[in-house]
Amino acid sequence: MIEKILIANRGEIAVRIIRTCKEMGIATVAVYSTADRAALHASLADESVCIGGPLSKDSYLNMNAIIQAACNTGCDAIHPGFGFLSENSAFARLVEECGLIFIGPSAKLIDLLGNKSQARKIMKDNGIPVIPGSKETVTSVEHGKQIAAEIGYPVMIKASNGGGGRGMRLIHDEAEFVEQYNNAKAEAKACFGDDDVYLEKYIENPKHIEVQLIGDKHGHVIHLFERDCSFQRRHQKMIEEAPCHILKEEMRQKLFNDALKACQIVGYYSVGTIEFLVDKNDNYYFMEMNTRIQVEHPITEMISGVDIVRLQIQVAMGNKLNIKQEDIKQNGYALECRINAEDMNKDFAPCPGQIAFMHIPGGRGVRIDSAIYNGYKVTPYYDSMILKLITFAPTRLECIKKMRVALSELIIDGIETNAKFHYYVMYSREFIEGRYDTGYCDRFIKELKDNGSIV
Ligand code: MV4
Repeated sequence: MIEKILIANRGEIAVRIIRTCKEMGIATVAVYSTADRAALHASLADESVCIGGPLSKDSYLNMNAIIQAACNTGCDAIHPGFGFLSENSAFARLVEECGLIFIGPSAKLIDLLGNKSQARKIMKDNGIPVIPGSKETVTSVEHGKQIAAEIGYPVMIKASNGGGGRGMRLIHDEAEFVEQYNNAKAEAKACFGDDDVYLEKYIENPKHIEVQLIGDKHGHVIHLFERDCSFQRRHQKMIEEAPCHILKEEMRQKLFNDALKACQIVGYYSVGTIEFLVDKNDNYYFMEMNTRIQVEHPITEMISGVDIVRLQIQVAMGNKLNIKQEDIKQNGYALECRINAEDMNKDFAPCPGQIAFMHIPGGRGVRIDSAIYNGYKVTPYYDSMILKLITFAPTRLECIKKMRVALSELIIDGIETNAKFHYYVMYSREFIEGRYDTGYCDRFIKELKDNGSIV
């Protein structure tokens, strides 16, 4: 049994987790940095503990301070949320060694799936389609050039332990190979402390589709349908929708089956997401598996009727999944706009400051996940996402119209936000028709600059 959980995170996800804990009758302990003394998560939790200075490395990444706080307050478990320590296997291992439950998969699974090259190999060996590329890591320039010639240029070189687009380079032809290979290796070493890289054929402007999964510790796994996360800027998602509008039913079933199979192969448990790339010719490829709860989980909750955090906590306790695949029915459409404290007229630069006044939209099918309030000071230390605006309706068009109404009601004064940008997107023809890929956000920004809507 879990009776008390420490939430090793901040912002809206910490608030999100605390809410479900309260509903389940589980006591909560928040941790906060000195920059977050006035943060909402710290006041909503039953107890809160200051764990260090403003810089993440001194607080939300400070494993010893977090585990000490959990032990001192008598917690049974730690929920890592997303980002920070959520996919850090050393942390998961340390938590378990201290006799606490890590609310996530085992350290072994985090390691296995965190190594993208290894995950790729396992999936390929088990018949799941992966992007054509190197079988394992690339060990020399000569080895790399040989593989690139076989799969054909352009190719991508990626860090085995990478993610978020870092340690990743596009190579157009053999003349560029040495330079980009060295760049990717250097960036991988600097970002991830490991310079292993692998090669893949370059897929131009793919769609990014991911399947939400949840497994228990007894070998049962179910999926909660897919999300389309193709609307991204600089590898940061901005808008997500569920289900994917243009996915054909036949491919959808294949994605679900392969995602479930991938989990069975590695014995996955806890919540997780399998990311696929879909190319223009309707080929799909396994790309990577995320072993955490994700920012965009609310849209899946809206269409599936499942509280994903509740299930995550239940399976962490060792409970069997209490729902069967056939009991979960997809219903309606959901959209999420990530509202960031950033200035879209300054190349979307982060824009911290004090919220002088705010008004949040409401009504049927409108959900807000946020940790801001009137007078709250957005600090420069953490991610600039301050609010997730989620709409839910029977059809996609109604959902878009609901998002327009909600965005038009939203007021956040005192700081710049990207809300207006989202409003423009909700009137974009390509978006409305669902005809957008991972290159669309940049094209749309250019369009807005060209017509003077943004500078
Ligand atoms: C790719 C790709 C095209 N071809 N790999 C970006 C982040 C990292 N997770 C993988 N990414 C990509 N890998 C091959 N072989 C294009 C991207 C990519 C991308 C992927 C998903 C969502 C948005 C993206 C934006 C730019 C590039």
